[in-house]
Amino acid sequence: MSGRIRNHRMASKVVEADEAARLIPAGANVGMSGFTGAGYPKEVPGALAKRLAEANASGDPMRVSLWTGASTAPELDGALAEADGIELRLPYQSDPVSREKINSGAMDYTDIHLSHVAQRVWQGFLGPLDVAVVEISGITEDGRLIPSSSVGNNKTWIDQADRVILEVNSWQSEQLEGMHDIYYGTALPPHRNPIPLTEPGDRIGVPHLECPPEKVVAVVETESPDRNTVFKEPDEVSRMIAGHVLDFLGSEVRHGRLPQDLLPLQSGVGNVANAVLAGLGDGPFHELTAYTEVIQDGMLDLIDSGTLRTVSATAFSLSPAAVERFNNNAADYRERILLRPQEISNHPEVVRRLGCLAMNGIVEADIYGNINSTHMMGSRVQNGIGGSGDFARNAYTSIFVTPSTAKSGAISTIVPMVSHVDHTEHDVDVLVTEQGAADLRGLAPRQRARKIIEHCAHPDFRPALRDYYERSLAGSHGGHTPHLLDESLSWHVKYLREGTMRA
Ligand code: 0RQ
Repeated sequence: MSGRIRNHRMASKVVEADEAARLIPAGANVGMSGFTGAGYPKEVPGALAKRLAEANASGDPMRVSLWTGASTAPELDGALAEADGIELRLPYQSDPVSREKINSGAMDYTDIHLSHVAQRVWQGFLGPLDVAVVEISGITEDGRLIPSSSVGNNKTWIDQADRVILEVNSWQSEQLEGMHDIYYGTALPPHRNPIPLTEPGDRIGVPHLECPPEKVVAVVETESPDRNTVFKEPDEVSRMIAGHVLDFLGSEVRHGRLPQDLLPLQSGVGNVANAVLAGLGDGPFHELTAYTEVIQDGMLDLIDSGTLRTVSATAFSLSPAAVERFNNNAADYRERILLRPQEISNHPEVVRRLGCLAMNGIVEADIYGNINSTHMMGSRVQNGIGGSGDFARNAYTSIFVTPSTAKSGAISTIVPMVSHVDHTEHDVDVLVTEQGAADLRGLAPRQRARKIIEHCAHPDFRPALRDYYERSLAGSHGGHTPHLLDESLSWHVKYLREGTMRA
C-alpha cells in the first residue's frame, strides 16, 4: 500500500488507469478535478482519450461531456479534444486544441460563471453526473480525502456523481494537508443560510473531502506534476498598466475611500493580471489580503515579500519554478493560504460582504465601458468568462486592465462597440490601459465615452474614436448612449477584411 493511501478499503481499490477509464460509459457526464492547470487527474484522462480515439476510429463513435473546475492541461483537455471525445465542455477552458474544436463547431462549450457551476448541477439543470474523476494528494486512515493543488468543484463532483474514481498523486506536497477549507453548509433555496465568512482567512469548513467509500469504484496512483503555462515576464506596457492601477489605489486611500491595507484583492488570469501583481510588490502597500480564485506566481511573490498576509483561493496556477518553491515550503505557506471550493471562493454573497477589489484582463472594451473578455472579433472564443463576472458585479470596485492595442498595434482594444459582451457598463468601475485609467464610477454614458477615449485609447486610434463619437452625438437614434448602428462594428469588419483596424 502506497504511503499516501492510509486506508485499507481504499487501498484494495487500486487499479491501472486503463481499467479505471473502462468504468466511464459512452455518453457519460464526467466531472473532473482541475482548475487553471492545478490538481487535474493525470492518468485516467489519457487512458480515456485512448479508448475514445480507438472507438471513434473503429466507426463506433464514443464521446463524453466534460465538466471541470476551470482550465486543466494538455494531458486532460488537450488529449480528450484531440481524440474528438468531448461532446460538451464546461466551464472555463484555455486549451488550444479545445479552442480550435469549439471554434470549428466540432465541440459544444457552455461558458458558465464559475460560482454558478455547482448550483447548476445541484439544481439538476445539467443532467445527472455519472462519474467523478478527482485528483487528491492522499487518503487518511479513516478514509477522508486530502485535496491537492486545487479544490474547484470537487466537493460537488464527489457528492453528485454515481461513481467516483480517485487519483492519488504523490507528486503533490504532503504538507498540503490542512491548507483546505471545505464548506459543507451549502444548500438549495429555500434552505439557504448565510455563509459565515467575514475575513478572507476565516475557516468555516473542514480540511478534507468526504466521500462514501462504496461510491469509489477505482483508485489510481500517479506521481506526475501539475503542468502550468509559464507567464511572460512583465513588459513595459504591463508595467505601465500596473503603475496606473497602483496610482488609482493610492488615490483611493488618500481620499479615504479605501483603508491603508486596501480591501481583499482578486486578480484574474493572464499575463497582464500577473504583471499587476508584480507591480503591487513594488508599491507602498503592506499587510494586504486576497480573496481570489487563483494563486499565480505574482501572488506567491507578494506572500514571500510580506506584502500579502492572507490569501484565500480555490487553486494554484504556478509556473514550474514557482511550484518548486511552493512544494519546498508548503508548510510555511499553509499559515497564509487557504483553498476553498469555487462556489465559496467566488460566491457573490462573500465577494460583496468582503468588498473585493476585482482586477481582470479583457479582450476589448467599448467607449461606454462594456467589456468583452472572451471573444475575438465577436465569434471566436478565446478562454471563457471564468470568475471575472462573479467578482466584477459584486466587487467593491471592479477594475479591468488591457493593453490599448493588440496584434502589434493592428487592433485597438478600445472600440466603438464591443463585438461580444461579458460585463456590461453597469459592472465596470475603472478601465485601465498603459495610456491611463478611466474612473467611470457615477458617470453617465456620454461622460464615460469622453473619459475612456481620452484616458485609455491609444493615441493612434483616438482621433477615429472621437470622430465616431462626435458623429454619433449628431446622428444617433437616441442621445443617452449615442451610436451609429451601421458603423459601430465596422472596426471589427475592417480587421477581418484587411488585417488591421487602422485607417
Ligand atoms: O494573443 O498571444 O496570439 O498574440 O489575446 O492576450 O495581452 O497576452 O492577455 O494573457 O492577459 O489574457 C482576456 C484572454 C487576456 C484573459 C484574456 C490576443 C493577444 C494574445 C492574450 P497572441 P494578452 P492576457 C479569473 C478571471 C477572461 C477570464 C477572466 C482571460 C491573447 O484575461 O481569459 O478574466 N480573461 N477570469 O494578441 C484580438 C483583441 C485582443 C486580442 C488581446 N482585442 N482582439 N486579439 N488579444 N486582445 C480567472 C479564472 O476565471 C480562472
